[in-house]
Amino acid sequence: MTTNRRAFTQGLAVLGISVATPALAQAKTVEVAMKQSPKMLFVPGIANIRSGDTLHWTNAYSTTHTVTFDPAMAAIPANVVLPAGVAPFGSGNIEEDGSFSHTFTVKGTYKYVCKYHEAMGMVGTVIVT
Ligand SMILES: [Cu+2]
Repeated sequence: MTTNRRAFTQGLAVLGISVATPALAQAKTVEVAMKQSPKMLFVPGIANIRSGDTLHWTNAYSTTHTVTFDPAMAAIPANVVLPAGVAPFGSGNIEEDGSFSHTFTVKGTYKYVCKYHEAMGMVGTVIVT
């Protein structure tokens, strides 16, 4: 008797068992904190994610921050980097207990700033593979 993978998988499905394949891996959400102490910064400063994943920034503090992927809004435009074809985007003001989410579907390296604290080093990188 021979059992091919398809028949085996279908058999599992009948039993209510799903078989995940790498290509169908679940997209995930990665948390980024916006800190004000001991200094203004994004944690983690570099986020490594897969295409389809979401970043979720949260501000637990009383200082207003932004998540700005728009070189026109940066003090130093080169502090913002977008892969070719990606339009600028951003959060606007994020107050205490506020948050912002973005799902990344274009692979590449992104750099962004908090427009209020860019000069203090509040910059971040997202690497989407
Ligand atoms: Cu800030």
